[in-house]
Amino acid sequence: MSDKPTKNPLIASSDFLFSLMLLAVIAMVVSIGAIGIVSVAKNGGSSSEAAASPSGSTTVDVTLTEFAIAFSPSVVPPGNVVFNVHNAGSAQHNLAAVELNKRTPSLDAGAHALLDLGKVSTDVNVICEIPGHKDSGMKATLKVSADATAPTDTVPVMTNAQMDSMMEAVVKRFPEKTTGLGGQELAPTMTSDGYKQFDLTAKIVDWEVEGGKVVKGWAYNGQIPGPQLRANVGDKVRIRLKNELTESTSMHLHGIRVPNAMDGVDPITQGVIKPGETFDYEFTATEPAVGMYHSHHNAQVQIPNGLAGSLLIGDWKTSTMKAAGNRLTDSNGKVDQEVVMVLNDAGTIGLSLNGKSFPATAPYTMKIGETMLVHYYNEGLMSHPMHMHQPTGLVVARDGVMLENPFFADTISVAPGERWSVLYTAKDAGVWAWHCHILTHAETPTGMKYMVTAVIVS
Ligand SMILES: [Cu+2]
Repeated sequence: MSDKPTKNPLIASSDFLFSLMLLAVIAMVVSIGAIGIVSVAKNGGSSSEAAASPSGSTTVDVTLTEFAIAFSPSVVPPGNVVFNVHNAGSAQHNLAAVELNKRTPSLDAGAHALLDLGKVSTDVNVICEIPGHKDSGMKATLKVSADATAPTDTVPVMTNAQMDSMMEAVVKRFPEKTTGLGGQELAPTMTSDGYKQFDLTAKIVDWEVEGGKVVKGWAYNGQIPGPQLRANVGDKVRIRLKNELTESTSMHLHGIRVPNAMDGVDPITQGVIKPGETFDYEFTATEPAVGMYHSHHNAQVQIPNGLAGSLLIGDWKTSTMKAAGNRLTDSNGKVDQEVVMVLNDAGTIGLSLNGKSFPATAPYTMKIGETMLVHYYNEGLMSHPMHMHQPTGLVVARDGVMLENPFFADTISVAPGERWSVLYTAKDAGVWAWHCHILTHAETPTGMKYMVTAVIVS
């Protein structure tokens, strides 16, 4: 779409803009709370940095996701090993060292467990025993080598200067260039039977969430979030979905009035769309919508992994400005850009804005007097209070229905499945941070991360 966020506006910018950015960052850190003394994760560094432990016992952090098992450290010396297992995925997993007959119970998303392996002297093979997960990639081998030095039991602590410099380094990477851009507008094909047809293919792709962090993303047309679809009231719409995933799928049109047979809920309103099969979703757009399209099959895995996108019906730029009435006193009277911001917090993509994690998130640019219409979409598993430092937002619609009494808010909580439409008019120049206000969704000891971006007002 023509009014998509400008890519890399800071690249061509002056040092002046960058100093504004830093000022904004400082303001943000101050406003979202002081950061105390923080230690880096135990055993987080490479094993070669660490000193031998007198006890000979090594704790290995094991992270489970769809569908991978990661160790830290990945090489340990012979001796006693304890796995500190964290299920960071969105599905149930367990961890089993089958040859040693040691296993955790099934762990829910977010759960932790300790697994004491006892003494090990050779490599340890582990898998997830949930059916299908091992073959999807959840198998790994912990190297046991006498050359490895055991991690120290002392927790390394960053100096204040180290913390400051790491935080500054992250901000300097923003906006980081990554491969893949989600939510690009997809032009429909006009068919001879009078439909606006959108062709979507669901497929697992390599997706770069932030620089160098490439995960298995479940994408529509190779994009996370999926392409943006637009239609007018009165249009006949066809979404032709081809399944090239490794498992069945279906697609729900969330917040859009459709005939029951098009509701996308297998096995109730249709059969599953098996791998290799195609299904046509057809309906006439009878009313405006800030709609979602997303998987409705194994959805707690498929959606957080990427299978979600936006379908906007109607002219929201005009209707929201009309709903605002005369309340946007500093506005030039029109919506200058319309932005869809898809929030996610789970699966292979994790905490992200439009499929990217800071510093790879896209910044937005505005001129004083301009208004940006933002449609927040929550496709994740938890609520996110989205906070823009400036300007204050006028909340005009919820779930595609105009509010009778629009209200101003600088922090707007977006629960899973909700869409909130907010008008922001730029009043003051500067680089204004824009982030989720659950602090662990925006900050780490080594700098800002995840659900953070910026609005650059000039
Ligand atoms: Cu959040």
